[in-house]
Amino acid sequence: MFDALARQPDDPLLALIGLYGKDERPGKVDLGVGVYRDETGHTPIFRAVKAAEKRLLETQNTKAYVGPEGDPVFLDHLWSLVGGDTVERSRVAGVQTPGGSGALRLAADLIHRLGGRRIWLGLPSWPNHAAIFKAAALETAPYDFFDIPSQAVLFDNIIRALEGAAAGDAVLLHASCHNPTGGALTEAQWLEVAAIVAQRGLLPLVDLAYQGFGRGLNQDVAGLRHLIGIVPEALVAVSCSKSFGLYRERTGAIFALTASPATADTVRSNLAGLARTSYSMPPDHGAAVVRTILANQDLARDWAEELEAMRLRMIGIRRALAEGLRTRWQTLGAIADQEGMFSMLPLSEAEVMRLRTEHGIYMPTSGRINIAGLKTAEVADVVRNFTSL
Ligand code: PLP
Ligand code: TYF
Repeated sequence: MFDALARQPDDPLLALIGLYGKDERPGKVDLGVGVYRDETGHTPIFRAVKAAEKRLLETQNTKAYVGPEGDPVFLDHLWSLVGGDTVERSRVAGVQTPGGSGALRLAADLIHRLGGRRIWLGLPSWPNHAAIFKAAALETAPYDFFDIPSQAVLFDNIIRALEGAAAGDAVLLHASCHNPTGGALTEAQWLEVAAIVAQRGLLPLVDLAYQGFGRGLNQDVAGLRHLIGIVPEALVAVSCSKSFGLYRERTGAIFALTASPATADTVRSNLAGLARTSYSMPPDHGAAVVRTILANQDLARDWAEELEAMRLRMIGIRRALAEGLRTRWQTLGAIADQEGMFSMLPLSEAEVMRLRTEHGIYMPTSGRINIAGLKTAEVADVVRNFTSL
């Protein structure tokens, strides 16, 4: 029976981890998969995470099931971090998920269940967006979000797409730190997008995977908060993978803003039902860590400080890289103003492969680079290799 299956392509981002690992050259550079790295190339465990884990180890007294909705205390704290007090908590249904990916899948399944057929997606985007929507039997309506040669967010295209959308269509928005371009909307552009989404009766699905990695913990959700303040309904998929460094613990949540507490309850039961027929219940550990941190002022402060240091390191790398690359590509000066972990270089697939084979610099063939994969001391060399292409 299994003969009927065709070999599936590997996730190109995850496949890079293996290829990079096998390369034995000492000066190799990994600009591939989106995990934060420090100046030594290490992906650290936050101090506050370690402290929370110690507390959990000492105090946790059961491993009994948590239930398909996950831990309500975790959900309350996480929603405060994301939504602040923009909307009444009782209108928001939350379900803990295995990472932001789990949240996006539940969101897509929910949209499908309520009769939504189409979701608008600005390209390029994280490749799993389109894949997840397809798996949930949603039709993706693509439009061009970003122009790589000019490094410009194509705001007119966004507006045209939203104005072409039908009432009831869903629209995927990156809250901030756009993956893969780093291209950000200005505050004024967020206001405009939110107004059209509200006016046309579209359902926004906001993907928040990098809170604190761009302009700051609150600034990274300013557009999102404005949006949920003016639309009656919205979905927000939250990942704790980057912001808490919990990648493999698979920690996240899907939140649905609804019109009333009664509807919130119905939506919650649907999300929980969707979880039940898939993975049943989310893993506990990462969410327990996040809850422990956010419930404790000292841990929360320490976590935010460490996150801020990471953000500042990425900004420093961005500036140095932009300064170097603009000598060859003037438009790449924009890398300094972009936000989050990623930027897209105007490289051909052949150039990406040359960098890999000749210099041990790893990135996906799209030309996306993980800014956090660079150490300050490496920037000059990497710039030289890029500009000599
Ligand atoms: N959304 C975006 C834009 C991402 O880059 C990622 C990847 O990390 C996710 C969602 C989901 O991440 P995870 O499932 O690891 O929490
Ligand atoms: O875009 C990235 O590199 C991160 C990590 O299937 C990631 O979002 C990449 C691929 C994937 C899951 C996570």
